[in-house]
Amino acid sequence: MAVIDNSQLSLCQKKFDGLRVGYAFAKRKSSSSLKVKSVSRINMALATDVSRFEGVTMAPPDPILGVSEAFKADTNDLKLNLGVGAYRTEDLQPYVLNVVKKAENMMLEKGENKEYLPIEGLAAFNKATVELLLGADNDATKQGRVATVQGLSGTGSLRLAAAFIQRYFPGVQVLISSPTWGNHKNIFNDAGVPWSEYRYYDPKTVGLDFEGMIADIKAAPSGSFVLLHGCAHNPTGIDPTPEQWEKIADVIQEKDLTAFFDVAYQGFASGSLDEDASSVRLFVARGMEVFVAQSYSKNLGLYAERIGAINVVCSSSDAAIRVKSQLKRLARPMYSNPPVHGAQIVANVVGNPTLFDEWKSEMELMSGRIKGVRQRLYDNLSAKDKTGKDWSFVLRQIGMFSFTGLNKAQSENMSNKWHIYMTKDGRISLAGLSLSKCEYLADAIVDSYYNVS
Ligand code: KET
Repeated sequence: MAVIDNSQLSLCQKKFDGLRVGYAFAKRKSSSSLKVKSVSRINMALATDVSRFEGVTMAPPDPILGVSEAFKADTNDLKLNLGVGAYRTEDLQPYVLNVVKKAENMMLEKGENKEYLPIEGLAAFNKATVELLLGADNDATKQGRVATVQGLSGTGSLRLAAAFIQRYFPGVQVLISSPTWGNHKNIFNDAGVPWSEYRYYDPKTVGLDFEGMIADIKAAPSGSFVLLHGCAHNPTGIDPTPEQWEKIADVIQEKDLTAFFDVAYQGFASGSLDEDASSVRLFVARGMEVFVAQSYSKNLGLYAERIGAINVVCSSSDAAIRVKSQLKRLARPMYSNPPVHGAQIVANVVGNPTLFDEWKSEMELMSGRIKGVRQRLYDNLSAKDKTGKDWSFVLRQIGMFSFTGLNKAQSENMSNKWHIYMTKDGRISLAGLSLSKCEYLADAIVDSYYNVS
């Protein structure tokens, strides 16, 4: 066993600039195979056993991504991960879209380089993403009224906009639906943006509490931002009807509020990219200024590429130029500039008519598979549940998720007893379910619903 003494310690203290570094060195050595001889030095060395990070408490697992960690740790063969919203094939394997592979081949053939992107991202991506969102030939785009900055997927784009709100509208609140995607509150909290909730989900009808939603938005202080899920509301799977969207726009316009859309599922709700963007397009067609965060995690299956965008539709091109300059200014010290790979994939898929059409077919395939398991789950639930309970809300919900109505204890029973992993708010991701597992899932839901209070 190696031994260090006073002279070595003082040597290392000389070598390093400052006492702290010297002690840290001694601690590292002593904690491996070295022993400290001198009593006085031992005291100093022991003092370093108290970590500088004693005050750092353990963070709770993430309510969504933490579920995947728990799933991985389970060794039971029956286990099923319905936590995170990530598309799986019928064999429950991750899916890389064919159009993505084709786009990547095109990129390889072109010999794309790895130079830094500009702070605002890849120009071809920014052009494609705004077109996809607002449609080709949209007036706002043609008039240069949209400030688009490539973001680190949906989350990073929301976070950048939150930082912008904090800087230019300090103290102004964002209204968030109750419930909402688990990360929204974290994003605004960390950005220092105050938020409050508006009613959205009605547990009695397992539908939209439209009256409550409108009343709460009406009551918001003028100037507030209203966060809206563009389509496929997460976690409820309940979207306003087109008529209800009109009313929401009326109230936001009348009360001088600003809509902030989170569009993470374009193409996944209905299978149509255009239909799923209709809420945003309605607001823009009215000439309203809006924020829109986009994500390509789900619709192009680019989860790990972190590709998305923040768009700010302004009432003048002059405002858009200034807003964009400030978004860039916020992005630069945060992450400098965004990654190129996902941006090139999107630009190639959206910018190439053949790949674009193929993408639409693949998206229909994905959303079709989800609709298929939704139907099968409903059939199984109805068959298993002998009480006659109406489970048809499962069919009315859209997108990747079903909001089952299971409470925390019941959701825990799903994982503890049935090895089915889901978020504690009762949400299940149907994108992680196969037809062959629907019966097992229905058994688990019926058991948890009736046998756990
Ligand atoms: N908005 C919503 C509504 C959303 O559901 C997600 C992801 C995101 C934004 C952000 O996704 P990104 O990959 O940053 O573009 N939701 C799933 C994954 C997650 O929680 O991160 C989920 O709800 O399972």
